[in-house]
Amino acid sequence: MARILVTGGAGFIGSNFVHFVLSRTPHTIVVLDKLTYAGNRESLTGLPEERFQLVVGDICDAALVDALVADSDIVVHYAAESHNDNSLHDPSPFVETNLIGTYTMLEAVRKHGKRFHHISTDEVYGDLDLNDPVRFNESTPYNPSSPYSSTKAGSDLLVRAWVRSFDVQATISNCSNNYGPFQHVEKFIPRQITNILAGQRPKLYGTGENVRDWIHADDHSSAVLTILEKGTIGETYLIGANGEKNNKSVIEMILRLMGHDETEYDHVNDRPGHDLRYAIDSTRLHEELGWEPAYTSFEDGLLATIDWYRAHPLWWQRDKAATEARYTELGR
Ligand code: NAD
Ligand code: TDX
Repeated sequence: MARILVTGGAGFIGSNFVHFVLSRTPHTIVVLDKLTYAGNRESLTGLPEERFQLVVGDICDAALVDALVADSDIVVHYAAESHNDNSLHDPSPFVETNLIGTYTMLEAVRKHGKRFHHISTDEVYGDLDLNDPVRFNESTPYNPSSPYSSTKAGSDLLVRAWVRSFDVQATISNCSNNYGPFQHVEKFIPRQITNILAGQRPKLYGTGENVRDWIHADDHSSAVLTILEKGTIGETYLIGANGEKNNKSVIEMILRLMGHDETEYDHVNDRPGHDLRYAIDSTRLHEELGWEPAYTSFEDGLLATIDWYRAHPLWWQRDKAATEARYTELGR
C-alpha cells in the first residue's frame, strides 16, 4: 500500500486517476492542486475520507512541495496549464506552472529519493500530415508548435535530465487527446455538448479536417497505473487507443447522438498554428507492459460522456458563461 501525491488532481484527468486508483487499489492519495479556473473540488466528491486528502496550493511553492513529497512514496505529476488557445493568448502561466512547477517537483523528488511519474502529451512531437500512415512513437523527435506544447516538451526534457544527471527514479508518459466526464467546457468535446444543451450551436475551427487521436480518460488512468506498477525507470511510454477522427466528424457525431441534424454547427476562425494531425503508436505499452484499453467504441464512450454532461448541469454551468465570453474575445 503506497501513499501517492497527485498534482493537478482536481483537474479533468488527474481527478479521473484519483477516482480510478481509490476504487481499485488500497493506496492513499494526497492531491496538491491550486484550484485555478480549471480545477474543481466538485470533481473529487464521494471519495473515502480516510484514504484521501486535498491540499490547495501551488506546485511552484517549494516549501509546500518539499513537505508533501517528503511524506509520500510516489508522485504522479498532472498539474499543468493545459489549454492551447489560452497559451496563444497569454503564455506566462504556462511557462510558470509547466516549467518552473515541474522543476520544483523534480528538486523535491531528487532530495527525498521518491518515485516520480510525469504526465505529458503527444503534442510535444508536433503534428503529422493528414494522409501520412506514420504515427508518433517513443523515438519521434520533439517538434512542439504552441506555447502550451513547447512548455510540456521542456518539462519532459527536465525530467529526462534529472533522471540522467541525478538518478531520479522517474518515468514519463505522452498521451493523446482525452475525453470523458469532468472535462472543462473550454475543451473541444465538452464545449460542443454543452453548447447544444444550452441551446447554442457547436463551433468548428477552420475546415475541421484536423485529426485528433481520442482516448477515454479511464484508459489513460489504467495506462498510468500500469506504468507505475510495471514500467522501467528512465523510460517514456506513449499512450493511445487507435482513436483517430477528424474534428468535423466528431461534431457531426455529437449532433447526431444528441438528436440534431449533422449540419447544425458554425465554422469559426481557425486556431493560429493549428496542429493538423496527432496519432499514437502505443505498441510498446501493449508489448512490454501488457496494457490494453477498455473502451473499444468511441461512439459508445461519447454517448456515455454526453449522458454525463446532461445529468450534471451544475458541474459545468459554473464555467460555461465565462468560457464562452473568452472565446467571443478570441473570435472563436
Ligand atoms: P486540466 O486543465 O483539466 O487540469 C489541470 C489541473 O492542474 C487543475 O486542477 C489546476 O487547478 C491544476 N493546476 C494548474 N496550475 C497549477 C499549479 N501551479 N499548482 C497546482 N495545481 C495547478 O488539465 P487536464 O486536461 O486534466 O491535463 C492534465 C495533465 O495531462 C496535463 O499535464 C496535460 O498536459 C496532460 N495531458 C492532457 C491531455 C488532454 O487531452 N487533456 C492529453 C495528454 C496529456
Ligand atoms: O470549439 C472548438 N472547436 C474546434 O474545432 C475547440 C475548443 C477546439 N476545436 C478543435 C481544435 C483541435 O483540433 O478541436 C481539436 C481539439 O481541441 P482541444 O480540445 O482544445 O484540444 P487540443 O488542442 O488537441 O489539446 C488537447 O489534447 C492534448 C488538450 O487540451 C491538451 O492538454 C493535450 O495535451
